[in-house]
Amino acid sequence: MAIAAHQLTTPLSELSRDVGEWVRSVRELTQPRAVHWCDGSEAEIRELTAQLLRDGELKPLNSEFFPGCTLARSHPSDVARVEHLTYICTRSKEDAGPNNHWMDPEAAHTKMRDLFRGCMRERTLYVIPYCMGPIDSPLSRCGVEITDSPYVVLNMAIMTRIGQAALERIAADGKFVRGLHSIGELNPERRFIMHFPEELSIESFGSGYGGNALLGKKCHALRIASWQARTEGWLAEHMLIVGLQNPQGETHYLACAFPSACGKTNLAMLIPPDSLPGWKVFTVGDDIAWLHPGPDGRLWAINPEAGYFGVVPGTNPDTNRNAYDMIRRDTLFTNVALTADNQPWWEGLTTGKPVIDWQGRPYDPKNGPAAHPNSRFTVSAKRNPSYSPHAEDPQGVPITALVFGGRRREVAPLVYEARDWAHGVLVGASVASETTAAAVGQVGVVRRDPMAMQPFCGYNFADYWRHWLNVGSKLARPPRIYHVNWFRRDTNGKFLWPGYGENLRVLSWMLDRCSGKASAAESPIGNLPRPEDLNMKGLNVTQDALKALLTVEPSQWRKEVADMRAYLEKYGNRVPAQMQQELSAVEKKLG
Ligand code: OXD
Ligand code: MN
Repeated sequence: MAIAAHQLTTPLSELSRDVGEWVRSVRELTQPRAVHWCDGSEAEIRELTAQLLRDGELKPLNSEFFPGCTLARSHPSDVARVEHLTYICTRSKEDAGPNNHWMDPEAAHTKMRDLFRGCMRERTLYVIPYCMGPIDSPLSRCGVEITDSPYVVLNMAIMTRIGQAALERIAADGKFVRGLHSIGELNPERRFIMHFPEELSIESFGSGYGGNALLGKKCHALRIASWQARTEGWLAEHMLIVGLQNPQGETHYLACAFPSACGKTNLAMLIPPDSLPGWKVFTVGDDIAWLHPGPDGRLWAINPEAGYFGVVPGTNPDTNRNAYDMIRRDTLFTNVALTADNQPWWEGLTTGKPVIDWQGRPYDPKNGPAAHPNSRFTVSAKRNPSYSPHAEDPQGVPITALVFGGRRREVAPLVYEARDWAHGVLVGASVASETTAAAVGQVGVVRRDPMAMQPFCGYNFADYWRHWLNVGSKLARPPRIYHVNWFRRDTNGKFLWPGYGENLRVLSWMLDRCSGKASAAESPIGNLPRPEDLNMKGLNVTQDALKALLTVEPSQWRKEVADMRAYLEKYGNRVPAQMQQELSAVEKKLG
């Protein structure tokens, strides 16, 4: 009989003494029935999936049209991130800043110990060693998540590189982020997501939802990593990374920050319209970028994730053909509806009809949408037809431009360019956007979301902006910085810009600016293309609409600047003087 390679090696539980000791102490606290160390093998995932299908925790989907796909339904009160229950626990409250809920670390640990005590009694404790980023990249960082949710294991196996190789790297690095998670009783009254950046640890209790429970994602790769990045001189950002190959065959990479559920996955997988022949688009990442100053003075990016945890509603062959094709096999769906023949269904699909809603009830429009607006797909990035051949490069990809964006009915024009890095930091810090279903709370209200990091920055924004300025000052060849708004509407509430693949017209103008080939007009808020600077060939947008899209209305912008100044006041004199000066300069130009 053949002996599997892993049977010849040291048991996982003995690969790292630090991890072993931590697991022992958590086991004592949580009292699980069994402990399972995840090796990340295909067999392990197959067996776990089969077990969940047997137990009814997962439902199989139509295997003819959706081979290898399954459906998970969450508790109806556990469908989104819970920002009001998410804390940064630093010794000094000021270090967490006005942008975070804060709790004293001692008090938080005591509270969480009480919740975790005995919480895994009838359950298996899973140990998931994981690596954020390519396993051989010096820019990657590792962690271990302990969880009692097999659903979390399946998601982490898709979203990160889990198992033996990660644990070997942890043993060699001697450093890892400790993430302890239990679904508890899924009781919103006993739900907390705590971060201890000074200790590189996370404690999450009472939720099984992705952003609260897949600790490698928002908790580690953004909140803890942003802190780690500041101490180490890099940036952890809520950005997609996309490569654009122009008809001349040159590829440039953009990293783009947008708030949750504003189309990052669609932009990362953009399909060029037929009227722009010769362009190719390659996805490096769809949600998070780790940006490091390189030895050549440029900014280099890796995607710390290995999969996509994307919003399902709205995905169809017209909005995102690649995603539509990608999620037709080996995909874990959460909270979608079902058709009569057991295919997943969601709002925005133009075919099929829902008969069972996301809660498993017969579909009745009176109960609201059939699929939850924040229903998700989890799928390996390797299933993406446009996955970049450079996505796994250990040194990352060089970034030509950074793009910030928000969802705004008015005020923000289609696109504008920052005058330089410092102005760009102000542009990023000024992002504001209408809230979406990705987080619990009211949808559609405009809130400030600097760098799209409001829910994810693990420390005081004022210190974060200073860090941004510092990183820029060390770059001999910094990327240019842009702001876009695909969501501007006319007075009847109709979108002025078609979005999706047509966004390439805006991105290609940016790249031409970066190579000195395109013109722009100066405005008080930055440089805008004139209508003739955008390639509009084959696009049905009227001149009036285009003019409206590129309008900077001084009275609206004076209000915007005043609002930004009031917002910055919350951060007191910790705000870098350079940012205040940049804001005053815009104010002055507005007259
Ligand atoms: C996400 C989010 O899931 O930003 O990516 O909420
Ligand atoms: Mn996100």
